[in-house]
Amino acid sequence: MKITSFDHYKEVYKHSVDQPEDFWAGIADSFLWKKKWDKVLEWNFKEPNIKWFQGAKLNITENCLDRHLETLRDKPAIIWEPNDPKEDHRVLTYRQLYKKVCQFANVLKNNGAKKGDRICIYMPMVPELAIALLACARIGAIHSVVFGGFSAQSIADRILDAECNIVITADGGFRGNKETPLKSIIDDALVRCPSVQKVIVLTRTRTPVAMIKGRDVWWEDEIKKVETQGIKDCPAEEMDAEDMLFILYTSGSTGKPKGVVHTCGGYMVYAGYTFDTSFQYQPNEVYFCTADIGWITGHSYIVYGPLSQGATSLMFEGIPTWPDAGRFWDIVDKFKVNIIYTAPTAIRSLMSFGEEPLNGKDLSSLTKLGSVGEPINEEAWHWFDEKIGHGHCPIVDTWWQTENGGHMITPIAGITPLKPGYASLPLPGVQPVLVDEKGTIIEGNEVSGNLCIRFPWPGMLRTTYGDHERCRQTYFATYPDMYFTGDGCSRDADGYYRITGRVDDVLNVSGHRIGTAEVENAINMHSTVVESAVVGYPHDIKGQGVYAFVVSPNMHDDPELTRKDIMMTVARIIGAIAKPDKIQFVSGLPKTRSGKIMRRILRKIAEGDTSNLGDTSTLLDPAVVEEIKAGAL
Ligand code: 6R9
Repeated sequence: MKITSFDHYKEVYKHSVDQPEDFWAGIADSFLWKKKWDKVLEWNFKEPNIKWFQGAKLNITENCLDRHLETLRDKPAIIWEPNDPKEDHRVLTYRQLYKKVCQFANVLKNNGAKKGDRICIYMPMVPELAIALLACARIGAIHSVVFGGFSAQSIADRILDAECNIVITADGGFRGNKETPLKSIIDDALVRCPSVQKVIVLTRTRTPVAMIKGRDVWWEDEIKKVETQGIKDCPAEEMDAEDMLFILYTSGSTGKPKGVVHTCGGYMVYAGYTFDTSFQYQPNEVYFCTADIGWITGHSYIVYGPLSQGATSLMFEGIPTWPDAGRFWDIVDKFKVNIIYTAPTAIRSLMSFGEEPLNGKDLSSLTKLGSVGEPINEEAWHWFDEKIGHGHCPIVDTWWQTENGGHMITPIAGITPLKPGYASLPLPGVQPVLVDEKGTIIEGNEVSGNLCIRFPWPGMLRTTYGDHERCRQTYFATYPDMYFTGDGCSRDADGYYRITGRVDDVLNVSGHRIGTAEVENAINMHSTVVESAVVGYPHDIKGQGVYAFVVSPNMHDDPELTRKDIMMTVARIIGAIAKPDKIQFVSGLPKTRSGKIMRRILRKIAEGDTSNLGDTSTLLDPAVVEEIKAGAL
């Protein structure tokens, strides 16, 4: 299955395009199925209707756990490094992880969970988070993980949308010098969520929490019950390849976040295959993905991808800059990490501390580096290459999305010749195309356009939860018979792809997707705000920052205080991650005669480029633009 040379990649790629079904059947053969498929693929992008490995039966946890028990039972599956370097780290071997997943799966069953239930998970980055995901999958319940940085309001929206009946959380979580009261935030969310019958609470910070009789139970007590019941194993529920595995909410250009749905068979094959291929994982390598499991990167490349391949996955609870900016390198040194997979925003942030945090850290174990989440600028690429990889570690710049399930366009470590800033070439099985505004495919090289994918791959989303039409509209309606990514992209003379960023109203702030409409809605909730417009602007560390133009004619307090109130409002409605970096109060927004906000102009002003604002002849009131220009932050 391993790709051995660049020529070999080209051969495999050609086969994957000429005979996709044959190619994917070959890949899928290396996984464990309870029953093999009757048909590899059935699809149309019109409805859309996408089915991979129809008729097959499986459970992804048997691939991640059971099948390794014979050969890898004592190999570390998860190494966990706590937030506080003074606290002991933990190691869970495949055997131990298997046992813990079975135990917690039985806890879920004891608390009424069944196949098909939706279970919301809101937890810190501790091994029990991975255990919770796998336990859900074990019994066929659909997990919906919500990142710890989201507010009660956002959690409630997600719980209601998916009609979750169980929530798994912790008393609190540690990140850097902060403690987040997770259970208390859940309590606020649940005021609006009558569907939730049970809340299972893990002890982490042991901060005081409300425990409601009949609803809230402690994780540890429930485990003890299972132990006294003498139950050791938990048979893996037999799932259809196209049964749902999980829902993960992500932001788009309109409305509330949508629940991207991934299914059991295709996702398993895709997460496993791409992990193995992109990183060229070798047995006994220690692999460290710095993402949070609350995002797709954590789902696919901390939990399912690595574990399905019997890898050792290192999980870190904290942040790169605490207690100091050498933390990642301490971890690499401590555990002799071979592969580190991180985000450009983290690299840029660590770069800004200079080389001092690298002093005395032994990084010689590193053999491969990875980047994900946003375009990586050349300066960050070279720093990563030279200071961290010491010039001898390939950097895989992996382009993909929540909706994709796994890597799409990426170098293969040690195989694909690299170019800084280029996600390079598609993985086998992935058929990218660039299209112009009309949807015509742009052939040839040295071109740019909107990035689409013209053929299905096993890890792609199947629907958006509870609203299939929204899925069709968002991804399959812009260009007929193609999946539209929302990204702009160029292809150079060598056929290498370079992602240039979103072409829709989605911002990428520190690698997190944030919809401008969502932030505007939150700002507009503030009592004195009449309307607002949010755009992105280049930010040295975050990649993009959030710039809000706000109309608030009747401010009671001084603007500084109102600014803070608006920040607080956004933190309440969405979460701290969506707080604007800049708020400019304006008397009106630039609009066309038909009432449309001219974002193009606002973007230019936010970028500090006011010399050429383009065509302003359709503006209703040109004076507004002059005022905004004069007051730009
Ligand atoms: C995995 C993940 C997806 C959006 C995507 C694109 C941007 C991700 C990138 C990249 C350039 C890369 N993006 N990886 N842009 N180079 N290597 O991040 O998923 O949170 O859904 O974000 O992130 O704009 O459309 P998600």
